Amino acid sequence: MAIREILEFPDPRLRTQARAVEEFDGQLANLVEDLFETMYQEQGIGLAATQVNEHVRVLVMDTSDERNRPMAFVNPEIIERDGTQVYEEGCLSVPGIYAKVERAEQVRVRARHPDGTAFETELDGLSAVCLQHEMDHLAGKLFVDYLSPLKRQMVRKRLEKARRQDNRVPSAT
Ligand code: QAP
Ligand code: CO
Repeated sequence: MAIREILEFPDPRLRTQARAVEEFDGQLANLVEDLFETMYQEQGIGLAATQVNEHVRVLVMDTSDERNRPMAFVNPEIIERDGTQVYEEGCLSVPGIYAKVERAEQVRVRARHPDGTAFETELDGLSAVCLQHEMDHLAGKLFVDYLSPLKRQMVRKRLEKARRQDNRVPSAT
């Protein structure tokens, strides 16, 4: 069990296409544990393996208020989408930035549990947004890609500035 470091925009490694999981072994179980641990530690509702520099098709989410409904998806595929919704999204890889994104209102997902057993489930509302956002990460896509190039440039500048301020030496007052 370990908290993993999260890659931040515009790190080019966030653009990597994840490959399908073929071995449902202890290494996969470890990765899933680390993703949950890192997501809960950072107060996230979803985290994709891509964000911790592991380029395999694995994501975790917990959109419950009590933070007691962990869900893991290995090799997820959306097999049906219905309707549209707009939600103000954020991302642990784009800290402090939020923007509205339009996505499907309801999705039917086929995936595997970390032990390799297949399942299907239907998600709607916030859970559907989160699943689509995390699946984008596995394809190397970020929610800021839905913004205009100008807005994306502004996001990049704001993050650079925030990092400069975080890294500066404390003043002697
Ligand atoms: C994706 O995002 C998501 O900027 C998961 O300072 C977001 O967990 C799906 C977070 C919204 C659906 C709706 C972001 C935490 C967490 C930040 C997250 C931050 C601290 C984002
Ligand atoms: Co994200």
